[in-house]
Amino acid sequence: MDKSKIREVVEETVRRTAITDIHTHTFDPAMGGLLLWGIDELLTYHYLVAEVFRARPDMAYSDFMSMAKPAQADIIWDELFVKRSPVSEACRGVVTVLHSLGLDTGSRDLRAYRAYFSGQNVRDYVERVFETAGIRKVYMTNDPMDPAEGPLWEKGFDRDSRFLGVLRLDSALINWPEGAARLQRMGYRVDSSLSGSTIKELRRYLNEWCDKIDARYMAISMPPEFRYPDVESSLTTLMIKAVVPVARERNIPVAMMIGVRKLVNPELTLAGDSVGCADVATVEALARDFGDVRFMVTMLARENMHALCVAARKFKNMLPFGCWWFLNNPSLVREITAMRLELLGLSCIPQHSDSRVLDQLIYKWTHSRQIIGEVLGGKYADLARSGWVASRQEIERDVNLLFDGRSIE
Ligand code: HDL
Ligand code: ZN
Repeated sequence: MDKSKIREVVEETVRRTAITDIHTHTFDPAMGGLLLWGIDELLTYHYLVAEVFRARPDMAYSDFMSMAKPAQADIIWDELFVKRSPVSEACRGVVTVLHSLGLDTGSRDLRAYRAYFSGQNVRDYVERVFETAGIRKVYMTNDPMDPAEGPLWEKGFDRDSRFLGVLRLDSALINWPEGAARLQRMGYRVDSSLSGSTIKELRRYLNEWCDKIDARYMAISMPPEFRYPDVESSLTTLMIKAVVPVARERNIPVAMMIGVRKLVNPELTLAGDSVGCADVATVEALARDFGDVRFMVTMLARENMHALCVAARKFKNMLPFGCWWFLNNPSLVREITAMRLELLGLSCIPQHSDSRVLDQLIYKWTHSRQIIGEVLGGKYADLARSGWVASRQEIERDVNLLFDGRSIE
């Protein structure tokens, strides 16, 4: 390999390597309307909803929230794409999707874009998006307690093997004992205390639903205040007495997504969550005390990223993943990826898309591949300056380590 080409080869390899996307909010097309796709869903993604109110502070939250989605999309398009250039990451993403699908972004003709999407059928469109984005498979976020989702699993459906199940625990465990009432309604004999039978029945819920959805891991998003040990905390008690033991029995990871402050502005609904600095010592203590359980960890605060890398150096059962949510922006993906490669080598999962709308797989991975490729290419160029010139095979091997999801299988 000509060492002057090394960067180019790395970037090209990252650009074309098939991705296993380990955290998304997409759904198997057999799950019907749960799978969001198309221009009006892209434009009304909660990231853009938050941004449109910055362009229109005169607009009452409730007025906008009560509109039909196409009307909301019209306002977002007009305010963030026509009256202003779509420079934010979420706005730019819509442009990347349209361009990648071969639509003329120069026309800025929302009507034409709508006509294109209305001509698509979901099954073919899933193939088109997976092909364009270079996706091998995606991990879903499945909540049996969601009234729109639970009944689909009870009824059963022919699964698309590319959409893997993940049992999401927030509805059951966060703000306990709210989850107790939901569990009771599902036939689990729990009570609001954390008695032995409650723990036993919660484990039954976890096992029965991990079986039903073939969950590859269990996931939960947690507030920055989450602590372990913490004998006062219901969440901590439920995690260590129910979730961790079931993860161990099933040999599946627990994914903790820490640092979200829910609904700081309730009027923004899904767009109303904010960020807080979490406690890295807590995940170190969990990894230490439960050394035979694998913890996937991501945090929402930029300030936590370096300490999380250091923590992962201390515990082989801790796997940092992704540039989550408010961190999934070019400047921060660049910084975080460099930090992880320098501290963890190839032993991390550099990115997940968090796609909530199917088509977002295209832009979230196009943007991330570009940055991760540049940062990774720099590392191979550094090595080449010292005479260590990686071969194409070595580069392909390494890039697959980062993107094929084997580290959580
Ligand atoms: O909790 C999560 O999984 C987060 O990703 C939230 O769903 C958040 O609203 C989101 O979509 N972030 O990208
Ligand atoms: Zn998510």
